[in-house]
Amino acid sequence: MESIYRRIVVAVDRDDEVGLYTLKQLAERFCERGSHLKLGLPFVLEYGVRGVREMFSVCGDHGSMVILDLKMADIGAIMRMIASKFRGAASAVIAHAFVGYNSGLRDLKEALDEWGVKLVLVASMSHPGSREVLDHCMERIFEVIDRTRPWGVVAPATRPTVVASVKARFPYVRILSPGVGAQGAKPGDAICSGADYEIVGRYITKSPEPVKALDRVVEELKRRCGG
Ligand code: BMP
Repeated sequence: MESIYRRIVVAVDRDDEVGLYTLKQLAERFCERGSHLKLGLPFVLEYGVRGVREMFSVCGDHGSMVILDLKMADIGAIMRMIASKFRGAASAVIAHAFVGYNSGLRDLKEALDEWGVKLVLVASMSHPGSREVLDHCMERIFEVIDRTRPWGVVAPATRPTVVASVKARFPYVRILSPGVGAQGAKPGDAICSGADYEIVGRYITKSPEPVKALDRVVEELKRRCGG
C-alpha cells in the first residue's frame, strides 16, 4: 500500500538565510519519506532555475514530485516561455485557471504535454479574499478546467465544501489543497473531503524540527482519515 507520506506536499517558500544546501538536505528527508515538494516564487527568486533543478534531482531520486508554484496568469505565449525555463527541472507547474483557455491555457497545456510536465490549475484559494472575486466565478472557472483537462487542481483545505464540489465535478482530476497548519485547516480536512494531496508549508518549514512536524501531520492524517 502506498505510504500516507505520499499524500503530503511540503511547500518550500522560505526566503530567509538558511541556504540552498540546508534546504536540499531537508528536502531529501521529506522526499525519502515519500512526500513531495512545492517550490514557491520566494524560492525561485532566491535560488533561480538552478536551485529548482537541484531540488528536482534530490526528490526525483525518491520518486517524489517537485511542483513549481509560479501561479502563472498571463497570455499563453508568455506562460509557455516562462515554463520552458524550467523544462526538465520540475514535475508540474501551477497556473491560474481564470486566464481562460483560448490563447491562454491551451498554449501552456500543449507545451507542457510535449515536455512531459503536469499542469495544475488554481480553482479557488485558501485565503478569505478568494471569496471576494474568484469564488463568484466558480462555474466559469470550472468550464475552463473542463476544457483544459489539467492533471491537478488547487482547492482550499480551509473550505472543505469547495474541495468536495471540485471532486464531484472532476472525479478524474487530482486535488491539491493548501491551508493546512499556518492558515488554520487541520491535517485531513481536505483529504477526508476528497482531496488527493494536502499542501503544508510553514507549519513544517518554520518548525524547529521540520521532519518531526511532517511526521506529526502524517500521524494526524492517519488518525482522521485512516490509511
Ligand atoms: P502555508 O502552509 O505556509 O500557509 O503555505 C501554503 C502554500 O500554499 C504557500 O506556498 C502558498 O503559496 C500556497 N497556496 C495557498 O496557501 N493558498 C492557495 O490558495 C494556493 C496556494 O498555492
